[in-house]
Amino acid sequence: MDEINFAVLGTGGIGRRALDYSTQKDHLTPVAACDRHGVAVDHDGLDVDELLAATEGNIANDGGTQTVKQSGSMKGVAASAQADPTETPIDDIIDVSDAIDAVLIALPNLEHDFVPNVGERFAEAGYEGVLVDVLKRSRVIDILDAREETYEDSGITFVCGAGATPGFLTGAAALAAQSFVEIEEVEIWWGVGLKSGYEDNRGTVREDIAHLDGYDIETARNLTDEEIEEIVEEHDGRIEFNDMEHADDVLLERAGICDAEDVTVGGILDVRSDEKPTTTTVSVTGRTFDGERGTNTFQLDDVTSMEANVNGPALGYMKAGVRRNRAGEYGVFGPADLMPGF
Ligand code: IKT
Repeated sequence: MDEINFAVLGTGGIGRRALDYSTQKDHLTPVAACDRHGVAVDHDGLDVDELLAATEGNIANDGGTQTVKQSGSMKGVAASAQADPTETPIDDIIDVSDAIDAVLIALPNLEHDFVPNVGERFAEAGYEGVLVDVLKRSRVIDILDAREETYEDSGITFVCGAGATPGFLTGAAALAAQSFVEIEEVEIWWGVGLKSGYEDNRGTVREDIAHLDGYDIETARNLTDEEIEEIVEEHDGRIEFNDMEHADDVLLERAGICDAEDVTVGGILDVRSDEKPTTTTVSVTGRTFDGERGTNTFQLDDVTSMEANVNGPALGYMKAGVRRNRAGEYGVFGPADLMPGF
């Protein structure tokens, strides 16, 4: 595979990890990254270590350009020696997107149409390449589908829901479904232990809280960090989620595997332990062509971290998207579309 020059929008937990992860994957060169206040572009490849240190706000005051860049109140990407402050980070990346094969949208989708709108901005600028997101909610897929023509006309291959769930586990369900001619049920049950990664994953915790009874995206967005702490405290640090609105359901239906209503997603988040509170499992129950009823089960190892299970697949799906894009296939693709057909 030819080298892939990619950009990351957002340097929260997912954006930073994707940059870090990419340094250990073949054929991936991160050439641009941004957050709300800064943009870094280097077509020869970013210095990821320096950028990560800057986005964690812990570049040592060790002299040289870094200190100069760090002066004042610059935070995040803008504090990097490779970056410039900006008020238009996404437009700045769009401006150099001719030289970018793929863009990972690692921004919280705090309004349902936010990620689709970002895609539209790239399309309007005539971007020809891959967009990958790690969005969660089922209803966003419809919004993306409604704009498919816009992305297609531009030459965009949009790979949506490419994190863990939806993403990795949706792909696993699509694979597990291959033994069957009819699917009865798909159950996704995840476990995440986040003690040492809690600070870095506040965004995902907030998104998860939006799934609890009495909360939605709007109310979760407005919670202060203290209020989130209180909710975590009320659950003794271990929160169980059932019937989550996760796009695995519509993405499996879209790929013709089963009805969305036959898919359930739930799991347990423990912010006081690094150990997974339960083993992440995908169970696909169906009928075989020769009349058996069976359940194929796919499990993640308890020692593979959420970070590995989100970012590895996101970059893997990015590569799959680039292959499609280079073959002239444009439009909206879910993780199950990039697996064997059903
Ligand atoms: C996500 O980021 O895809 C969703 C999160 C669950 C991740 C599951 C990882 C499982 C594992 O590592 O075993 C959560 C719903 N925010």
